[in-house]
Amino acid sequence: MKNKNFRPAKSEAKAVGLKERSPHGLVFSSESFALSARRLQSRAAFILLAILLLILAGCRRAGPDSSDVGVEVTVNPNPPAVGQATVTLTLSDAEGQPVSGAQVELEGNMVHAGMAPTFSKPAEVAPGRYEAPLEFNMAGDWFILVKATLPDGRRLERQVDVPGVKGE
Ligand SMILES: [Cu+2]
Repeated sequence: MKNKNFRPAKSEAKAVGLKERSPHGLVFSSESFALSARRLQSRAAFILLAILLLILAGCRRAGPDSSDVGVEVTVNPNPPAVGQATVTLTLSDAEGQPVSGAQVELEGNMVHAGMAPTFSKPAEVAPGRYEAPLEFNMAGDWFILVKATLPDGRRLERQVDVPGVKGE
């Protein structure tokens, strides 16, 4: 009581000013926090939109149907065995003509989970005929994923089962 009365009016005003300033500062900083949160949110929305557009673009790129293209796959040795095999594939169009100049990729994988797939990039050895070595490093049921970009830009993907790869 005694102390309060003793305090000069000037310093009391100063104290009030300080009190007012500090909550204002808090309001300001929470405002800028809300702003940056909003900016982050719009940035996240932008990234999401970009991803969505990429997915849509990817779908559109995969859109043109390539089911009219015939893919014939042979694996040597036949029956397949553990070790290096030679995969030969023949691509032919709807008229049965060889499809030359395709970019082909092979992925060998097993039907059970937890295997590291093996990859190979076939070379065109004759018009429409592509060949590559592929490693079967375990006995069991395999499949080969054939992925190709055709000369007209269309994408092609086929799965060929290679069951019962024999052990050594
Ligand atoms: Cu395996």
